[in-house]
Amino acid sequence: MRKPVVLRGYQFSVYNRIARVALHEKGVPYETEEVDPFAIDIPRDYLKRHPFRRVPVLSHGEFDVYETAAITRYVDAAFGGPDLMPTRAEVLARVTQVVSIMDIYGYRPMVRQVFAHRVFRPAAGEQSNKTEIAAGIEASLPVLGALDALVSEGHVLDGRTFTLADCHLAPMIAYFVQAPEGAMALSKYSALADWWESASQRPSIEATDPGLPLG
Ligand SMILES: N[C@@H](CCC(=O)N[C@@H](CS)C(=O)NCC(=O)O)C(=O)O
Repeated sequence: MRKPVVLRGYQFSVYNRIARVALHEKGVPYETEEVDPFAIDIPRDYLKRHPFRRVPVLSHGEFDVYETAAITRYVDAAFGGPDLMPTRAEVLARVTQVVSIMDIYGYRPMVRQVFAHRVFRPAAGEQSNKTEIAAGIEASLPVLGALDALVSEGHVLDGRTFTLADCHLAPMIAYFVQAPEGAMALSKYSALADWWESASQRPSIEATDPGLPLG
């Protein structure tokens, strides 16, 4: 019998979406369990699966894994479907590099500052702060520059072979460009903007769009 696949996470989490994109790309059927990591009463059972109180966690039968880069690597290795992790040394290095760039330098300014304060918080009826948006845009520029250089080099994000770099980057850019300041910033990096134009039309990206909260 096939072991159940359950993605435990928060519908609006960009990391949750990254895991969903990988599952969609591999054609893996899965269930979801909603966990809001910002709630004060995160269920105890969930905290046993994720000691750092973040989302998501992927469960495959008895096997639990947290940290999204580990989840997407697991999904790629554990299931059939197209390979999302290339084996050629240069490409493998670039995929890992894009994932790290987004986790360490991109996520906070692009998602937590620009998207959250310009788009998400107003949609949710929460207060937002213009200083955060401006600081987020400034901190995003070197990230966009680095990504643009990697796209131009041609080893990853080439618009033909979809990899774990695309899975990780697309949901973050999808949020970033919902802010007009983010869309404007991206338009200055033409190779990256072209990549996004094509990635945004990918069925796995369209199918996993979480939308926005209703006030
Ligand atoms: N390194 C973690 C990051 C996950 C993460 O930060 N998720 C956010 C939602 S997008 C979260 O759980 N935030 C809760 C918080 O910051 O308290 C991963 O790769 O899974």
